[in-house]
Amino acid sequence: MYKRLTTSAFIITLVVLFFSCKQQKKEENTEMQELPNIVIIYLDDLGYGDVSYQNSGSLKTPNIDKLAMAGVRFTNGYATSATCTPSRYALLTGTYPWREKNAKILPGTAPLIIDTAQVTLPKMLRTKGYHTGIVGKWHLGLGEGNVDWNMPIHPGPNEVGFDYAYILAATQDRVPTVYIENSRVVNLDPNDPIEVDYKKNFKGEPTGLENPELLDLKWHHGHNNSIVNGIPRIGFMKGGKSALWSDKNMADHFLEKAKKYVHQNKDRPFFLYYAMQQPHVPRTPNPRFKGITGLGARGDAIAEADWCVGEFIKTLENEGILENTIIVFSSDNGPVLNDGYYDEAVEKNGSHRPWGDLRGGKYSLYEAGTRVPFFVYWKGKIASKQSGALVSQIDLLSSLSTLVSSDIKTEDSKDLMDVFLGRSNIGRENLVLEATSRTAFRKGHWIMIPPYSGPAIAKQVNIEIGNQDSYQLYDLNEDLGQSTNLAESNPAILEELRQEFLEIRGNGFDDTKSLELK
Ligand code: NG6
Ligand code: CA
Repeated sequence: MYKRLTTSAFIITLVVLFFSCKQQKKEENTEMQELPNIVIIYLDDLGYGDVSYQNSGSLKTPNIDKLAMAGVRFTNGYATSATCTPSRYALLTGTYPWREKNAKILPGTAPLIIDTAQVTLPKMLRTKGYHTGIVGKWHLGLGEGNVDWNMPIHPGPNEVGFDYAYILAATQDRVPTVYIENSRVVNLDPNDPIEVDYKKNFKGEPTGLENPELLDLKWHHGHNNSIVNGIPRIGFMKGGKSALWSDKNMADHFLEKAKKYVHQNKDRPFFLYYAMQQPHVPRTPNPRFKGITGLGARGDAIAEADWCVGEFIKTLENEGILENTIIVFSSDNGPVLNDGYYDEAVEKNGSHRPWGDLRGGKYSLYEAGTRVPFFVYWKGKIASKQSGALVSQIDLLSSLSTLVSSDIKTEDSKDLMDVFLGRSNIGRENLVLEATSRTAFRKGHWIMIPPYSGPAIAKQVNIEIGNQDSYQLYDLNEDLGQSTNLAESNPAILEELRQEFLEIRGNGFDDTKSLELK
């Protein structure tokens, strides 16, 4: 009797165990399935007014507009910086770039500037089971210095959280002009090794400076070193013929890789950082887009980027995962017309306003340097809304961490997930902005720019970069275009911002010394 009882108890226990295990597995699976895919579409030098949902000029971006109008659009959305490397550093690490002395525009030979022990957005997502990928522009350095481009290149994106990487090392205008898949240069012939140098040319190799007859695109300033595909670049390079990229097919190529990544990872939660190269120089839209905007190569490159966004969304739709994918769209810094090549961006710009109603542009501490197109789209999950909340790309790490129920956060990155989903309007209280190693401070609707020496206008690019020899204070609610400096008439507000700014910058930072900075 006793034996029979224990046997039945044993069987019952087994059955209960079996079902509870099954239930647990099911819960784990649903949890996995419920984790949305995350995509960041990040453009290069796209200005606040370059998207037609924000600026009803002659340049049309219908695919971007369609997403933006169905999502949460930020009118006070910022990159941390007015140039690429620092903005990308902040996006991926959730740490202000002025805390890292090497977070400046990097040459193609720069070592990796993200510490491999540092928290990153993809690493955080990996702890929740995400597969992580980057396709496009990197510009955060590779290796540890003196990289041999013919060997596996470490550390790089794989060592800071990306399971898969298909990248260009620095910028489209910098050597090496090859793609790198994970750690290897794509299509490299070992009998034709690549050599790269940013200081001196390789004997007998033509340059933009010495061989203008070989150029299809003329340089205006800088950009007169090695010539690849008729385009003079920054830096010298030799060899690697079979690995050289095609500039005019670059957008198609990255799109193809992004689509393939989605296809291969559609059955598990994934994070894709789709870092498009447009409209950074050299602007090389595919011939399909040449002339379609009438605005020259820059407008055409933006039209091409817009088309890529449309194709990419179609892919998510066709794979049946659009509803389970949250998409963040933004740009690494503001716009510039002439960034070093004669490509008719200036001549054909007409009445288009890449900077919208903002002052300045790329490299500038004024608003157009860092305030960029920024929206979140999630089909069926968030409602269309325009939000004036103050948000920065640096906040994505801590915010997305909340979305996936992780508790990995960083100090500089604020958890604004409810703001990004359009459920709250309470954004950041303040934000430090950076442009070519200078910083400014926004608090509420005020912005304070400390005095800086150096020219007020960066001549070659023809952009007001924010240097003045006294403090500047603007009320962005009343004066979006920053035309009236209120520093003298509002000493109390100026002082309040200064004190808070100094506290955040820390380490004895002294803004009165910034006059000495160049
Ligand atoms: C500048 C380049 C500019 C661009 C920029 C980086 C010159 C004269 N100018 O040094 O063309 O490449 O670096 O842009 O070389 S960013 O968007 O990647 O920050
Ligand atoms: Ca850029």
